Amino acid sequence: MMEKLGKKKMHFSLIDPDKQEAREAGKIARLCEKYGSDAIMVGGSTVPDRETAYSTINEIKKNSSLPVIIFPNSANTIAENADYIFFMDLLNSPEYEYKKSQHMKGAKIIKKWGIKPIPMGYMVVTTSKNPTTVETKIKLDVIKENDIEKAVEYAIYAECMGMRCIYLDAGSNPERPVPDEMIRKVRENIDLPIIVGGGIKTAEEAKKKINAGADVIVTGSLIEENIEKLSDIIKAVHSASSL
Ligand code: 1GP
Repeated sequence: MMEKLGKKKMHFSLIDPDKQEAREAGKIARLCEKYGSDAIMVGGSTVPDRETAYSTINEIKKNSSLPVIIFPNSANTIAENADYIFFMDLLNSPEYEYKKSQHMKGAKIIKKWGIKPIPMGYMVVTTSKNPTTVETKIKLDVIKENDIEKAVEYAIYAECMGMRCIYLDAGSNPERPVPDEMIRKVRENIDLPIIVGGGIKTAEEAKKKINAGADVIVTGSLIEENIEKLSDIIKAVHSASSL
């Protein structure tokens, strides 16, 4: 999967272990693979502990052969049965806890268990009047939809720091996804693969993000609401690879 990152347009399915029983997560993963998703991300702002993540990943592994990437909210939600972890610098947070402290704890754990880190610059983009869950949990240097220059600066910083990718995230179930213009400008300024998520629920929307320069589209809430729609989104993402 890492070889494909940035070379082929991909789709990642985000499963939040907090939203369903582990067995249900296994069934969801089976469908994500059937519809052509490239990887399963496991995480969310409210995952309580390692055991919850572990049992969810266990069922995902029983039901699909897709790589599993932990999308952590802290070192406490890292489980040893994952393949990869997004080792994330929360670019627009001033909180030491989310820039260094959890990373120091997590680094030892992933080294011991052999989970492969994917160093990532992560930005939360505010597109909603009502805060998304991540915005209620973490203090942010707010990036609004029209703060394009700020997003570009953070992205260039992440590239200079040696990150492997950038994630532009509007949070879970936001009013609007990250604007196309922001993706386009970040794309123009960095060479890193760009992952985009938050509020992408149609093939048209996914295609717009890819055309603006996204390399990976993440969908989470849609999987809980209407998983059948995933098929069209994934087709739109993959067909863009051959343009
Ligand atoms: C959230 O980008 C992810 O961190 C997914 O967002 O749940 O809105 O798809 P959605």
